[in-house]
Amino acid sequence: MNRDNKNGVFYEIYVNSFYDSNRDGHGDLNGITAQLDYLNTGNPDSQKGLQVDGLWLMPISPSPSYHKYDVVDYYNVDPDYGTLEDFHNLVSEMHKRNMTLIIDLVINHTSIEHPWFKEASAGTSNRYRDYYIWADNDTDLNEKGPWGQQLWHKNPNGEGYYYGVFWYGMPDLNFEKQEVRAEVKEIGRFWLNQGADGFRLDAALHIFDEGTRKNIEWWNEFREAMKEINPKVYLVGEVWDQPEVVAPYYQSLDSLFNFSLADVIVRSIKNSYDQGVVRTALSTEELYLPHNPNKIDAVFLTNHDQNRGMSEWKNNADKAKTAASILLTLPGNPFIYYGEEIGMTGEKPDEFIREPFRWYEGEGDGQTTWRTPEYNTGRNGVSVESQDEDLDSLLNHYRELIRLRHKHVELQKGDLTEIQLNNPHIIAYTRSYENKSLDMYYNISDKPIALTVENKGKKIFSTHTNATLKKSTLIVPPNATVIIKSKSN
Ligand SMILES: [Ca+2]
Ligand SMILES: [Ca+2]
Repeated sequence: MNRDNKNGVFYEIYVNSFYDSNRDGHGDLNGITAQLDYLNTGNPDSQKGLQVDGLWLMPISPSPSYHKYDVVDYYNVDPDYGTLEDFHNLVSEMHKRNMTLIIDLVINHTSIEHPWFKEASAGTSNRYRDYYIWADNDTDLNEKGPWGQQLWHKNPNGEGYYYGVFWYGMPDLNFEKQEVRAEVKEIGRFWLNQGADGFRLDAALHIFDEGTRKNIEWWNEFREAMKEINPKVYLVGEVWDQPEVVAPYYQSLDSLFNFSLADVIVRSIKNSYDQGVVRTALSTEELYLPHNPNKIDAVFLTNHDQNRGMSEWKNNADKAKTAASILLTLPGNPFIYYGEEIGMTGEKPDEFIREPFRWYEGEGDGQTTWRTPEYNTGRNGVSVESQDEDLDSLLNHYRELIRLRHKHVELQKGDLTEIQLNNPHIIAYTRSYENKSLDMYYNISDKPIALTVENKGKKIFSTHTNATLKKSTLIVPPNATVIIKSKSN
């Protein structure tokens, strides 16, 4: 197969909230398969479909929690989501459309209900005991973690205290133990053999909490094992920390989510004031590249752990369009969080940022109902139904920008350079590749701005019809995107 499975636009799905194929209220794998035309029609000339190149599915394995980040069986699909056969079917339909599938791999910890932990917690001589991390006489049981949380938890089933960096319900696995490393590699091989193209590696930073070097050694070991199954396996890590901490992980992984850049984009648009979008993209690139010449930045606006962008931008659809334009014209792989493309809202706690995707203004086939929405209640224009045919909608803006990215190689592979305008209300940059280049101008303020542009060319895209380029004067309307193709190419 000749698929370039590492490059493209990705779409993150919380399966429970996406599309319900069997009317039990829960989204499921068959629902995604049924709605592939919404995501990618498989026909590059089609006007329909978002045309995303890949999907990231949040955890699909059996779990007692609604979010499923605490797994009880790594070798299966949660019954709410379907079966392994449904997974094979999804993979096969996606591959027919040249789409890449990565799934969340949650192996820093298991569920407290995982059979390994049940055994481990039952007795100190159990063979699974040191699959987990137990306090010894020198352990400070009151030690607090990076965000002030309790790290050691009393064993509910027997003796001792165990380590759980996130929550008592998620005991950390002990990666000092060779059997654990072997089991986790087996889990990875299993899912690649089921057809997954790679993984989003949850909590990649926390495998060993005492230092980066051991984490990188582990991820190198994992990557080499995965490459034996699929040399093109795509590995994207979640290292939610400062760029200096993220950088060395590129020695092991293809992509890492650029949390710093996401934060700067969302805040710049929120405050109508550039907080250094291009500067952050360039400085992180400079930090990351020496660790991996083939690294692919994973850029995004928000994910399932953050307030939805549309809530940050107070329902301003023009601001949401600007954010989308920036996301989809930066270097790297853009990751869209499901619902972002229709302007779904939601603020923490987490349940509110993972609400049912809105297909319709009201009810309809496939609409998930596992949770009654507080934010995305329908009948307010935030649905596929209301935006599908509206050419000015946020949804169609996403569709258009993804097509633009596919059409222009400079947006996929081009170098990034800032266009210096000394105006904090404008974000402007060039993407250039070989002899092609595009100039992007975003007015993030509420007033029109007139700019003198040097390398004037042809306006190929704008969100507003009153954006004009005459001689060397470019008028960018409030909260608008303008893209200019340089005359030289
Ligand atoms: Ca269902
Ligand atoms: Ca850990």
